[in-house]
Amino acid sequence: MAPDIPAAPRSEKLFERAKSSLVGGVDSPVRAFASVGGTPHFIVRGKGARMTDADRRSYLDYCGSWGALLLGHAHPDVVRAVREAAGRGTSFGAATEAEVVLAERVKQLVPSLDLVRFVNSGTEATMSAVRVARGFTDRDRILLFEGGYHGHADQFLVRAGSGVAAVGLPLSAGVPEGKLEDTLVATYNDLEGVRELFRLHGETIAAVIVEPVAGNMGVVPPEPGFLEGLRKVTQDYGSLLVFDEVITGFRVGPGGAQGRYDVRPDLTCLGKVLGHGLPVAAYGGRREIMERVAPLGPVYQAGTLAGNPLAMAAGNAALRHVRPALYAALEKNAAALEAGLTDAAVDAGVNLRVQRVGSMVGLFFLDVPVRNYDDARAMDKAAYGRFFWGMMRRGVYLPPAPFETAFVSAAHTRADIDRTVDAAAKALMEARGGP
Ligand code: KE4
Repeated sequence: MAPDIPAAPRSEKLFERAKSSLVGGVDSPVRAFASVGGTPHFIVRGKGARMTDADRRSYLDYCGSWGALLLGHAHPDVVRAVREAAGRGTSFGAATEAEVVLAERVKQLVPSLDLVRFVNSGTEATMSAVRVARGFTDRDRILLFEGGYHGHADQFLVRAGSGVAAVGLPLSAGVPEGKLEDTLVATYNDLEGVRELFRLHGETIAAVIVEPVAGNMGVVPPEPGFLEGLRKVTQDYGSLLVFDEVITGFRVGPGGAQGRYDVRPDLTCLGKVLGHGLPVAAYGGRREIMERVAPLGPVYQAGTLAGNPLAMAAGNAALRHVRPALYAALEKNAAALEAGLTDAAVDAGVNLRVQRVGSMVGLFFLDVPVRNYDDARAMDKAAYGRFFWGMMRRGVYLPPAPFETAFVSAAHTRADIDRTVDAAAKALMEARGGP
């Protein structure tokens, strides 16, 4: 049964116009709404937990710029900081105090980081982390997990999650076969499978890169012992453990997933919340590894706008709010959302499995635990599309793709959560499809 998609005349007009100049009318594939159908709604403003689209409709937003907006839209401290920084100049291509302040704050929150390098996107962070791991170990192979997503660098685009999964690509065109020869693919939460790959190739593996909480196949938590096992097997074989915390950093706790699960990686990638919507990401780790990066060492990485003053200002303003009380409040609201959606699905007679870590909420239209990408792929994607539009019509904006994460922000109130659950009770009946 097709979803009941409301007309959105201004967005429809803008989308037709956009398609004449932007590839697919968008600047990132998942924004095109291909997975859920219909026209992407063009957003004109956001404030707190809400966004408003070109047709002047307001939504409770659980996409949160794909996880960047921990504090909600247009947080006054972030806006003021960016506005003041802009008045002093938008970029200097030179050292500034703001980047030192942010690096010190990041190190304080993530103690495994001795040295940090700011870049402009999560892709740059993960690509650079893998390069320095290869440079440090003098090995070529990396091991990643099916359904994980680490950005669009060639070496990662094999059986990836997020937008790649949404378009059903096993891998991207334009990636030379040779680029993938050194990428080993394992199954998330399958520690024995990882150990087997290490038994076969361990001496040639530079690094394991993992989302410590998978957020790009829906939300799949690490099973007890999984992260600890990755830590041990990488140490046993002289490989590095890279935590891709672009989503989980400052999201699942002040110290990210490594703080929550008490597993210390060798390298960490950060993004999203780090810039609170401004384009900034980072990679960093143990001093002896990071000192291989230019200008100190032979691993080259650079960037015109790295450490951009506006992005640093946004990050400094946002991370001043990162403290335990914030996560206690997030936990209460996110737990209420999980319970409310679960109960509403039971009442509607719909198979919906909600998997959650902190304010990361995964919605799977199926009735079994999701431990890995194969499990996730079994979800009823059409039901997700019907649910997505049922919620849109009731003023709730979820991620417009099933292999993603819904995010509760600090701006969502308990009343917002209750309103969301009420909307879901009705949207789930529609998601059920059929009579
Ligand atoms: P960016 O290059 O998109 O800034 O970051 C890449 C990246 C790296 N690592 C993780 C764990 C990520 O989730 C991402 C990007 N996340 C997706 C959403 N799941 C970005 C949305 C999009 O592609 O438009």
